Amino acid sequence: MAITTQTSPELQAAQAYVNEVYETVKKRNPGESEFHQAVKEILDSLVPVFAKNPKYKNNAILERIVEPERLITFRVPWVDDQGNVQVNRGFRVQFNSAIGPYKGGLRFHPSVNASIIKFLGFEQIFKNSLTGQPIGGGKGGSDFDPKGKSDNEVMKFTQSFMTELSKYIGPDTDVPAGDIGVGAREIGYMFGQYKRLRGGNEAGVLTGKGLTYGGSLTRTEATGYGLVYFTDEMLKTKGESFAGKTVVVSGSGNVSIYAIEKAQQLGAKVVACSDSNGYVYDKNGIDLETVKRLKEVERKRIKEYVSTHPSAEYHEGCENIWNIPCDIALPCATQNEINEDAAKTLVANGVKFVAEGANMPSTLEAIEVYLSNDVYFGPAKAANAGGVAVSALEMAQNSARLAWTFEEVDAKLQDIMKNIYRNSVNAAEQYGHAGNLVVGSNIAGFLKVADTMVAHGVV
Ligand code: NDP
Ligand code: 2IT
Repeated sequence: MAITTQTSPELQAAQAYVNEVYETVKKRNPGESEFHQAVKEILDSLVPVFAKNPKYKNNAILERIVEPERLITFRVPWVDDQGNVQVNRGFRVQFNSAIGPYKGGLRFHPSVNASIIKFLGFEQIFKNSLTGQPIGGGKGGSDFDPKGKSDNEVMKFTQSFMTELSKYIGPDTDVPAGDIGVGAREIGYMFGQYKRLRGGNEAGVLTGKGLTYGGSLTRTEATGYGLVYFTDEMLKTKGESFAGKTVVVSGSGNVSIYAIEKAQQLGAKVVACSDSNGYVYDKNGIDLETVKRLKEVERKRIKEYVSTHPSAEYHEGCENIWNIPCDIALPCATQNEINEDAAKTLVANGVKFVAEGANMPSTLEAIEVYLSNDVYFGPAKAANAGGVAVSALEMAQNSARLAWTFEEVDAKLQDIMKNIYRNSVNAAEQYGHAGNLVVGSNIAGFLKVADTMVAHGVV
């Protein structure tokens, strides 16, 4: 792939070394295609680092960083509303604790398996490092499907899930949060069960909490807002802004909703959003209040949007959202939602900026299409780091037993996103790939963790 092209003997030797590590990862983790994909992207980006700095190879940093410190899987039995016993599988990967407690969300979706959790946990190491906050990498979740479940069933499931998970987490060891299928309701039930089991109020054990029990203002908005702040920096570099731009945002969940909100505040016209069934195109611009009502309150399908907005069109099948011409594409739904063909269509229709709100929404082939067609690309680890960054600010507020205002947290978030952008741009330049934010963010995220691992010795 075109993430890095090797021209000198040092670079070729480094490429051969990372290829060897990659082959070992494939052998040790058979069939885990998402995990392989995430590792491949990082390893190829790091070739220039290994060509320059032998200490990382000498300390086997790569061999260690691709191996989770711990992967926990567990049975989650619960009783549904009909009285039937259901069994799901729970996961927590504690991937890397070099720079701080394991930190990362929990995903409840039927597609969850070890590969998905490991790809997410692996990416989280580098993303969390980029935030500048003291947080290591972790992720977890379950193949439980919250869709169509009653509140009571969601509570029963989450209580059973937390009963087991509580043995492995804590404010200074591992701090979960939300992700797909895990929002305020699920975090509330999990916090309640954790508190009951522990017999004390350890506020910092989860983030994304409600505001009445230790949550941080701006956490709900943080990933979407942060994505738009990051994209705004990309736009400024090219002498552009959001004002008047046509934007397509996939998904209609937490990340999408607040990406749409901030993009609209900055003057963009967001013409489409989606869910896993299909997408809505509204040539007048998406009416966000309707999306919030449908998704945050009523938990309905995005299809319902057209019943109150007759000028809008609904199309079955979420993948075709990328056929809509736009200046800026913000994929905010799920992994691998933009493949090579979708990326080519975006390019043919004139897209100039792609920034990732979801984790790994572009395939490796799609990334290659962006990079070779002058599309300025903001990769997930950098562009969507605002959510976990504000989670770390939530932990800080919990430790200090105080609460900052919305404006204070939002100002810190803006600073963090600007720093991530600047550090990624600088690392790309320093390692000979100016303008390539994939290489830049992966290297910038890696170096802090790698240097810490060297400092800690072989552990
Ligand atoms: P939500 O559960 O709030 O929303 C997810 C959205 O994506 C929904 O619209 C959902 O549609 C859609 N979606 C989920 N799975 C699929 C699928 N297989 N195909 C098509 N659409 C799908 O999750 P979030 O908004 O929190 O997360 C979205 C993405 O952002 C994920 O990749 C997540 O890892 C990432 N992310 C989240 C952060 C956060 O703070 N929440 C932080 C950083 C990244 P439907 O309702 O039909 O399932
Ligand atoms: O992918 C992510 O960064 C998240 N789901 C947020 C994790 C967190 O701990 O806030």
